[in-house]
Amino acid sequence: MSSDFLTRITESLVDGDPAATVAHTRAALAAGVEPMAIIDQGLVPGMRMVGEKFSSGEYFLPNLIVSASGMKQAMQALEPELRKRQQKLASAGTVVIGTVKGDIHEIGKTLVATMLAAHGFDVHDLGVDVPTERFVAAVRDTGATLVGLSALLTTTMSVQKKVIDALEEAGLRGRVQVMVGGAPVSRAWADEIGADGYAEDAVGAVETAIRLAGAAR
Ligand code: B12
Repeated sequence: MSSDFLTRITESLVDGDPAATVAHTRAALAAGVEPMAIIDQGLVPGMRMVGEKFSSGEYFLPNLIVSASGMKQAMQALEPELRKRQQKLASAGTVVIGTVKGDIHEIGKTLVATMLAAHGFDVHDLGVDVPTERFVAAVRDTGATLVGLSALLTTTMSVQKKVIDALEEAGLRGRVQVMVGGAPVSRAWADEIGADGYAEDAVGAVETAIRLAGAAR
């Protein structure tokens, strides 16, 4: 039964019908489907399919924009439920997160930020296209012990390294753990640029954050 809801969510996202995506999301919640299942098995597979259709030339930029809006609105509908399930973990800490300069992809970053908040982290989401100096200032101002850097373009991955270098130059690298992510990012890339952690998805990001927050103590 819950798989019917999830299929409808995926299909409406791929069809580019944000109102339907939100309606199906609300219906699934009302029927008792867990918010995490809605994200993992409904929304994320839909965005993946949209990405594949864009890559193959079947979809164009306007399709991406409409589907992204559907995903964003559905996440907003889920947010109160995710918060209700919030677990205050002993290892939770302060995180600064954003999508690096030159890159406006926000869905994955926001998903990671939402999941971290739902697991008891105090999250400062700087948004997208974030200048390197803003990451540095936010780490300094918030006393964060963890920074999350998202990059979705092969051309902006290198900016993750720039942020790490800037944290080093500001004398903050010793007190802050850096985790990186985004579709083109890999563990090998994370190692190459001297990041402390990498995760492929939002669930992995939470696990990594908990591990790194423990290491930062
Ligand atoms: C939606 C989308 C857009 C939307 C974004 C809307 C928004 N509000 O975010 C719009 C239409 C604006 C857009 C614009 C562009 N896009 Co675009 N976009 C996508 C698409 C289809 C999906 C991305 C997405 O939201 N995925 C769903 C989320 C849930 O997944 P995710 O982002 O990967 O995040 C997960 C993980 O990566 C990880 N993660 C993410 N961040 C972080 C951070 C940390 C710290 C951690 C630990 C983990 C982590 O966890 C997340 C949750 O599971 C991808 C295709 C793809 N395969 O990725 C292309 C894609 C990324 N875009 C692409 C391109 C080329 C562009 C444009 C340049 C297009 C253009 N010609 O203008 C512009 C770039 C503008 C810019 N300067 O940034 C290319 C990039 C190619 C490349 N090799 O660099 C892709 C791969 C499409 C393609 N196959 O060509 N895009």
